[in-house]
Amino acid sequence: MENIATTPKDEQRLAKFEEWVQSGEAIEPRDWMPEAYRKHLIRQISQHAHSEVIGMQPEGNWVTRAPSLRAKQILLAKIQDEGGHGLYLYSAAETLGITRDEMIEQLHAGKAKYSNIFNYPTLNWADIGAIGWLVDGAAIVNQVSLQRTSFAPYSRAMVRICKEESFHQRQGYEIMAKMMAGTEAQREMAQDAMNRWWWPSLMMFGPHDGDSPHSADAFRWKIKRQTNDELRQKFIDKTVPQAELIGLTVPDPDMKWNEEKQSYDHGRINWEEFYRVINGHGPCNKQRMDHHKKVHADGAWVREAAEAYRAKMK
Ligand code: FAQ
Repeated sequence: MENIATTPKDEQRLAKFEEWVQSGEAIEPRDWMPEAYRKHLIRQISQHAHSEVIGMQPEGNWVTRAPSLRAKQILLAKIQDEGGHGLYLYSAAETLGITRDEMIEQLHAGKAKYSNIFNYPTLNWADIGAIGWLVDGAAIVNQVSLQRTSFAPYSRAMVRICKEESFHQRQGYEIMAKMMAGTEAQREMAQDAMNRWWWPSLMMFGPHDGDSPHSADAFRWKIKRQTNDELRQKFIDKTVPQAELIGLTVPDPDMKWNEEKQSYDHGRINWEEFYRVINGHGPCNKQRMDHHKKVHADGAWVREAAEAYRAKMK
């Protein structure tokens, strides 16, 4: 951990800060906080915001090909929600003294990450079901835990976001259940989507606890309340019975119920793939970033117009 207390006054403030956090109290933007806590949160919240916004791309790919008007309306509403989540999260990060422009520059320069999961392609309609059910399902497990994170604006954003994510998860499961009750070809599409999205969804929770460099600080400051592995296990235990209920097979031959632990054992996660993807070499990283840069540049006139309007109203 970074050495954060330099002067006796800093040490006093740090001790008070840590006592406050340990007692379960929330930190507001105007409260004193150690620089390392502020940086840790900017990293995590901005990456979370970028994930929400980049996550609109794989789903956007299916808006014009949704199989019914109802499906199209639901998908449009969901994508719009994800954009909104990005905005709450950028705003929460801005309270820590960084601007949205700076966060976007970091994303474009490859200095800020976004979730591994959005670097995979959406090849068929069942992928939209798999994203809602598995990806939003994984996101909810993580975000429910983050509702109790120590930084108040992040915690408040999580409360609101979780309500919307529950609807996203259910609409995804509905797509999968419908397809599994459909024709042989539809069942094959659903299973194919399950096979491709299952493992990357498990990777969303981050590296195993012993390999997670940020976890020690995150726990010390109650940014994280549960470990990456605890949350991953929770997701698995919740999701495997849902898959079985509609006839989907989890693509893991080592997945089995452990009576003693009262949870599922699972096979090895391909961490080589995870690091390749989060370091920019997944199947769609280039496409996602090129698209984000292009639409950001295309939208420059909107930002200029908003700025001109603001100046005029002063
Ligand atoms: N992807 O030491 P740790 C959604 C990086 S929202 C990419 O364990 P930490 C909604 C990590 O940043 C999904 N990178 O890190 C939706 C660090 O690299 P760095 C997003 C990852 O922060 C649905 C390094 O590995 N949710 O899906 C990932 O303690 C559908 C070491 O890792 C959030 O962001 C990953 N999966 O724990 C939208 C939740 N995992 O920064 C559209 C908030 C790890 O040093 C459609 N974030 N890395 O360069 C968190 O809870 C945490 O940041 C973790 C990682 C748990 C993701």
